[in-house]
Amino acid sequence: PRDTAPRCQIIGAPVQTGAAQPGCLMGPAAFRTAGLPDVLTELGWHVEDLGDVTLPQIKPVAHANPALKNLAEMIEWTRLLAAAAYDAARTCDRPIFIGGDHSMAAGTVSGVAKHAAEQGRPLFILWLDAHPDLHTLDSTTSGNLHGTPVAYYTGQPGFDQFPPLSAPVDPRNICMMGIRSVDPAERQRINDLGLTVHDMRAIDEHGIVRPLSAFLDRVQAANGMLHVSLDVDFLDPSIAPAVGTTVPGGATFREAHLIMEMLHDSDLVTSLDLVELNPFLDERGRTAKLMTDLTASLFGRSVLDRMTRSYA
Ligand code: 6HN
Ligand code: MN
Ligand code: MN
Ligand code: MN
Repeated sequence: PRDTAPRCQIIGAPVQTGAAQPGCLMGPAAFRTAGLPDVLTELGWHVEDLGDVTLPQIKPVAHANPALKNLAEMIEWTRLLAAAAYDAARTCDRPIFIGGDHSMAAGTVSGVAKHAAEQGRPLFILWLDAHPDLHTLDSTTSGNLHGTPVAYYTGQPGFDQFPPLSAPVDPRNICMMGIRSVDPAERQRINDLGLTVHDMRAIDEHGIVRPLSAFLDRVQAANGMLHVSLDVDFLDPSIAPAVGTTVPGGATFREAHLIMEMLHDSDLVTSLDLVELNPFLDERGRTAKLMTDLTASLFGRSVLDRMTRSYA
């Protein structure tokens, strides 16, 4: 790529302690096996793969909620990934965090939020997921901490053992799409905090173009930075089986690509999470490939480019 090529850093986050089923540990390796770095290079990006962040030995942390699993691990991942995300956001145009279960977003989002605050720009979040991941440590009944990152990075109470937030994300700057599995405590919090939620029923009725355009207009008008967090279970399980929390009725192949194509056209995205890929549950790598192709659409691959390549 040219010297003036936009710069992307890839950071692996082999986090699986937030999910009920093991396997997300292998996510970063599967994304690399699917060719993610090369695909982005072919699209004209300068790509630097920084390898995986690794967790040191840690001591358990006690909590009043007996359901919580691996709290100490999430706290330490949050500390490490927030630091890595802050550095990457300062250094390159668009870091990609390849996971890893969704608990990693506590770190990635809080890290890029610190960078945005230093730039004097608001941070917006596009959360593409079947779930809102809005539990606090007190409200989760499964105890699976991948259900909690949004509550952490928006500064909800009860995360005292976690790294203090330098810049909590304003819940009104969060747009969720694809939501179709919400626990009662999360529903209450969505209403109280004023997040924008386009659930699958709304997408069935209105499609994705109008709600997404409206959100992107807001980001643009505010000169915002935009972090996209893509959970595999946003997609319909029939096209993306490699996830431990499948929910029927997810986004179709074209809905998902169209979102990515619109995000590319907007030129607003400043960071990206690819989360919840569990390669142990995949079928011949198809989910890893689909997630990689979706990322390619976000980084500028268009339908006509695809035709040119396949028929040249
Ligand atoms: N994810 N709401 C459920 C729970 O266990 O708290 C599911 C969480 C899913 C988390 O998809 O990243
Ligand atoms: Mn930056
Ligand atoms: Mn999630
Ligand atoms: Mn999910």
